[in-house]
Amino acid sequence: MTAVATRRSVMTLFSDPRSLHSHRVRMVLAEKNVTCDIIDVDPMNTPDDVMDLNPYGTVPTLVDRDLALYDSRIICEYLDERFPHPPLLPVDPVSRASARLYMFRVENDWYGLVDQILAGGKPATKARKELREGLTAAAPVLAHRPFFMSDEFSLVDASIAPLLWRLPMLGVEIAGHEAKQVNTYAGGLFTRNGFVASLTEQEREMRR
Ligand SMILES: N[C@@H](CCC(=O)N[C@@H](CS)C(=O)NCC(=O)O)C(=O)O
Repeated sequence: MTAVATRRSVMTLFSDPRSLHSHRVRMVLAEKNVTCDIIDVDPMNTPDDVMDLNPYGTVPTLVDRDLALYDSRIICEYLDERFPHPPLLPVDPVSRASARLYMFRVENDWYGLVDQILAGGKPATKARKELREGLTAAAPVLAHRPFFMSDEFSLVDASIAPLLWRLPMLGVEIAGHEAKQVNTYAGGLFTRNGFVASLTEQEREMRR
């Protein structure tokens, strides 16, 4: 994917086509219909451009004119403010802070486990079990409303969707009634135009 949709912009996103951190940013770009040059990066072989722009050398890294941003959550929040329509965070400070807290928890509790699973070895087995248990415990909350604790799609959902998309590839299988709850929530996200547009070829392969 080289660009997402139609709005004029000079932004560039350095993106790992396989990673959920980059995927959440691509989903926000697609949901907002923002044009952005997307440059695929192999994080094991980071290009000099990214090393010059970002002291951590990580992707995603977003460049918007003179601004270089890294860390997927900071990039997503910037995009939500730079392109306010549709808003992907609630307006009132309490709900807004809650949404940010949910994103923090998704990253702290779940993204770290995904990294451990992908790293392989013995810790991967424990991480797989922890992720399965965490998602099973969260299943009733995921299914409670159309989106995470909300009737509107938000940055929280854009953070969870890339993770749920990767569950088969990660070998994480949820059982019983909770599986149905997670699948109902996930189905509502995976069929969104923004989600479909956000997928790279490598990500489409993950569920083929
Ligand atoms: N907290 C960062 C994590 C990003 C991250 O870990 N990126 C990996 C690829 S998935 C990376 O760039 N690794 C290469 C490196 O750290 O040098 C974010 O959310 O953007």
